[in-house]
Formats: sequence, structure tokens, C-alpha cells
Amino acid sequence: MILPIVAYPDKRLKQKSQNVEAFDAELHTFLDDMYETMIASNGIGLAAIQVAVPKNILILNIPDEEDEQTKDTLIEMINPVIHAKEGTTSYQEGCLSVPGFYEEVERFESIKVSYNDRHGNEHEIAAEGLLSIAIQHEMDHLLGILFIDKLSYARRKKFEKEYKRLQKEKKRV
Ligand code: Y12
Ligand code: CO
Repeated sequence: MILPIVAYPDKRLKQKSQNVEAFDAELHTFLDDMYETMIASNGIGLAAIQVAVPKNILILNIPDEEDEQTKDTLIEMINPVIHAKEGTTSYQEGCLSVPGFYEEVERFESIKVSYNDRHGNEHEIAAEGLLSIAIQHEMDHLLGILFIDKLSYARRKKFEKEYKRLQKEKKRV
């Protein structure tokens, strides 16, 4: 089932998410719905709070070298924790909850993350490149932080003006 995506400036995106306790059939259905929602919206990452569920859940499906996005490379992270971070990098980020807007954001270059899979099994991975950036972007959602919250005062002002104009245009069509 495709779920409605919560868009900025909806206050629900500011909520802090809570850890998942039950790795049950309800969680599995929800993860499947998140995947369907993300793919239907042309996304590569989605956090549960973006579909109004304040749980520490995120999914990622980074396209491969041929720019193919297949379910083989889907990563589901439940209760993720960053254990190590190193270096800095920046990337032009976008977010399904902030449609139509992309901005350069600075992140850690490489990270180590532990998380549970849908069955509650524990994993730890080292991530760099786009995967590292996407994990950090999605984990910020779990804390109620959007990539636009990381912009300078001047860039944020410019964003608010452009976003309002885009919203008005959308209403007209
Ligand atoms: C690097 C930076 C950020 C992430 C987080 C995941 N972000 C996305 O998946 C964003 C997807 C996105 C898709 C949109 O829709 C289309 O392109 C059709 C979109 O909408 C518009 O631009 C109108 C906005 C964002 C991962 C890695
Ligand atoms: Co996002």
C-alpha cells in the first residue's frame, strides 16, 4: 500500500522517533509499505516519520553503477546508532518531504552504524559515499531534523521564499 508522504512545513516532521520493540508481522507490512511508497515517489531513502509514523525505522535503496535501482540493494535499518564518524563531505541533497528543492549539505564522509533488521538481528556496517550521506540524512529525520535545517541563515531564507512560491504555483495548477 502506498502511504501519503508528510511534506514540509508539517510539524510532524519535527517529532523525535522512538525505538521499535516488536519485530512482528505488523512491522514487516509497514516496511513493505514504506518501500512501495519510496519507489512510487522516485526516492532512494525514506524514514518512517515521513509517512507519519514516529518510529526509528529507515529504508535506503541506492542505485548501482548502472543507475539501476533494484530491490536486491534495499537496506532496512531499525533502531540505527552511529558509532564512528570521520572526515567531511558535501552533496546536493533532496528529500521527498521537501519536494522540488535541492541544496548542498555538509556531512561526515564515512560512518559506522549498527542497526537491527526486520527480524531483530543485529548488524554493523561501515558506509562511505552516497550511502553514508543517505544514512545520515535519514537518521536526522529520526531526530526531527530536515536537511534544510542545516542551511545557513541566508540560504534558508532563500529556500523559504522559493518553497512558498512553489506551493502557490502547485495550488494554481
Ligand atoms: C543523498 C541525499 C539525500 C538522500 C535522501 C533521500 N532523498 C530522496 O530520496 C529524494 C527524492 C526526491 C524525489 C523527488 O521526485 C522526483 O524526482 C520525481 C523529488 O521531487 C521533486 O524534485 C519535485 C524530490 C526528492 C539520499 C542521498
Ligand atoms: Co528526507
